[in-house]
Amino acid sequence: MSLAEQLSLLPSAAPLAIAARAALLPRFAASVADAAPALLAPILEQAPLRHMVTPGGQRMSVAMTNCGNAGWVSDRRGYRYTRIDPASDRPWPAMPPSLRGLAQTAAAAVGFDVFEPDACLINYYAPGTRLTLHQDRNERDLAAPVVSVSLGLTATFLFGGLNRRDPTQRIQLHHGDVVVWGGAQRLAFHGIAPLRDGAHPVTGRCRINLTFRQAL
Ligand SMILES: O=C(O)CCC(=O)C(=O)O
Repeated sequence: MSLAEQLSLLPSAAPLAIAARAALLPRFAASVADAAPALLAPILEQAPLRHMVTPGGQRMSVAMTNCGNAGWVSDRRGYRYTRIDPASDRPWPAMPPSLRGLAQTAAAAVGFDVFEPDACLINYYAPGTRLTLHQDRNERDLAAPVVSVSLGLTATFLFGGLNRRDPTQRIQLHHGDVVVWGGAQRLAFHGIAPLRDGAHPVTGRCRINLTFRQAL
């Protein structure tokens, strides 16, 4: 049995506090993580990954797509949520109920008992790809948390404060780990350091992140 398989059989550990209303849930998604690529395949076929453009015209290095009633998009007009995928002019693919349920259970484990995610942003990181520090602020109701599920290669998550220049914690995120943040930390700056090269038995040479939000 591979190390990844052995780790996925371990019970998920207790939440580790990152800040007052932010926590790492090690291996919380272990039960679905290995099956996630198969679950995501039809979604990626219907709404392929694409490199969006920032309002300033820069191509984002992380490839993205969405599932759920709402999808996050960025282009010259700005950042926003849409019900329709602009690449296909069709609604985004449905969010798999198992993933939605996982996000809700993770939110509840950190004290966010009411969480109705309608958007799941799928981020695809190739080696070397990074996500610069940013705030998630395009959602209508900022009382709802953000739930982020990591699959594949280990990444360094940067979690800072409410100001871009605040010091950041560096947290290693492994396959099956979940991070939840909300409340006083809902607008915390966060990002991903450049992804180190490697090969993961489940995803191959990449990391996939699923970020669940209550957007509309
Ligand atoms: O990939 C991650 O773990 C973080 C994703 C993220 O920051 C975002 O989608 O806003």
